[in-house]
Amino acid sequence: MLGVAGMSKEGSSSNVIDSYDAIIIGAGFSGLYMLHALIKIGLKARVLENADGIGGTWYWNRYPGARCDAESLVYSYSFSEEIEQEWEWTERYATQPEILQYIQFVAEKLNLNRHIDLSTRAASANFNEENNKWTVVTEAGAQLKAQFCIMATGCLSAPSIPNIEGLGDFAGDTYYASQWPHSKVQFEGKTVGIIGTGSSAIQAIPVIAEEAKHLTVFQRTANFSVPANNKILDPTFVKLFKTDYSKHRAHQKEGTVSGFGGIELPLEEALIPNKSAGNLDETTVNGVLEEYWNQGGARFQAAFNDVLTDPRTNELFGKFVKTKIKSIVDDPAIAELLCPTSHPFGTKRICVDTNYFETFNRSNVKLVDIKSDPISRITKFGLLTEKNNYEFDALILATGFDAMTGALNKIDIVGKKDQSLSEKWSEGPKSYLGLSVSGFPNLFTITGPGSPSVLSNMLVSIEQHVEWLTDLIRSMMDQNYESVEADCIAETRWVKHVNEVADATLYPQGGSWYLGANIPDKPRIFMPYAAGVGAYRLICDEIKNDGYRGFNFS
Ligand code: NA7
Repeated sequence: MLGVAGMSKEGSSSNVIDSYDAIIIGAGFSGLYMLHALIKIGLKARVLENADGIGGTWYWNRYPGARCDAESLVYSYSFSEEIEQEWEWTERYATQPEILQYIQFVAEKLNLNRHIDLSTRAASANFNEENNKWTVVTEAGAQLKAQFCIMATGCLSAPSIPNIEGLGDFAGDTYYASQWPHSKVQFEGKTVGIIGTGSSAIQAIPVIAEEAKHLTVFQRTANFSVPANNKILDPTFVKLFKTDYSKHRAHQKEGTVSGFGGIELPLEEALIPNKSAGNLDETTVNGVLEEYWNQGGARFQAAFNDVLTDPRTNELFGKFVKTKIKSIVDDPAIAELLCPTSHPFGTKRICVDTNYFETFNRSNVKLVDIKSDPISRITKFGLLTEKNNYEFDALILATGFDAMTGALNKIDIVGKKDQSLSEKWSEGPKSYLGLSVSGFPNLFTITGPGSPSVLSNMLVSIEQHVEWLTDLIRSMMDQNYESVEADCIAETRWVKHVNEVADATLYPQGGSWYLGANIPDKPRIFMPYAAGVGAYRLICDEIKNDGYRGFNFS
């Protein structure tokens, strides 16, 4: 039975257990909205957050140049018209500090902070089959009991620290992009080395290069990046956009694959579905790509809808971007190194940059190809490759994340029959809809593996999951159900479907973190659901309307 609001305690005074209806782990965008939604239906919920502030990914990723690669007007909550209208974004792509301010504004406005325990890491979560409740134990030893346990742990929140020999030997300052200091790091007059050329590094490199005396970039894999064309938002445009906000939001949620939609376009144009490059000749394709390139941003990928299914279209995208790189970078040898060769366009998450390729025309920036000359070890003064020695004052690692499953596996989650989630997922994540795992009743994963999550506008996917889950929980309350669990057969079918959808695309050729390919020994399974947010929402709604088909209640 679901509890009623008001703190309840169980056990003796020396071993007090706080009881809730729901425990939510993580206070980022998903945890905060889940909290708000559950409070609204009368549940007593508590959020546990490892950091000493709210914000999740936007709390941690404070490296120079950190900003969202999705446009601020749509990378924001849509559930409250009041918040939507009241908050003013200043730039097309919001900076990390502005997004964090927005999250804090929302939490204040909805009075959420009093339900959140900061600096509290959930160490384990155990399901008790006798009473259908979860017990979450924190690192400090506190115990919390709840009917529902909701993992809002984020998809890119477990940093991947590479196992490079001598990492601890460096005598200068070492920084991790994903755990950047809260005070400004001064690079003026310093020589700096950076390992990694993914999204984080591509945002940080141009900013650091402007400040540092010298910057050496260690690149293992060249990445596709498109210009952001960031700008200060025009208040007249924003006002107009806000009058049509609900129509834009509906289009993103229902009519798109990725949950974005064309923001700069008049609504009628944004609603026109994009077309396949099919049999269009290269000149025509390039003309369209040029238009999208000039508009800027990840929407470039949406120029043609067969970019990830038709090898020819994909090839044309890749060729177009490589031609751009060669036209921007002065030194042909450097330009060649910056051109991706190891993966089809878009099969690794596309980067969105401001002056990234231009930065390699600066005299204080050097690109080192560590594919042909691999890193041997970190030394006291810098880094040794097989053929060269590099020295610098500061070292930055922008080496990515153990995506989608990393943060979940850090918590010892044990379901029915003493089975742990990490055991169950030892050959890759298995989940029904990316929301619920068979053998783990009343446990939910927001934007978990098997849902569109990282292939989409995260805010669109987060809101859809939170709202769907809230409906499920409310329906359980109405019918006095204590437990819900994904059916094993429904889960197996869903996993098969997720794989089939991915296999019909070029994604599996990417060697990306979508596949777990960046983490040694991680099973190579394409984790997100690639059919798009519109299609996924329809499936979830059908399942709900069919009495939550594929879920077992008791
Ligand atoms: P990414 O995109 O995973 O990039 C990590 C980068 O670090 C990438 O260039 C890697 O090269 C490189 N890397 C990782 N390990 C090593 C080692 N051992 N040696 C050399 N280079 C290494 O992470 P980001 O943080 O940049 O971006 C993650 C997402 O955050 C991004 O997609 C946005 O959605 C926001 P590799 O490609 O593996 O050769």
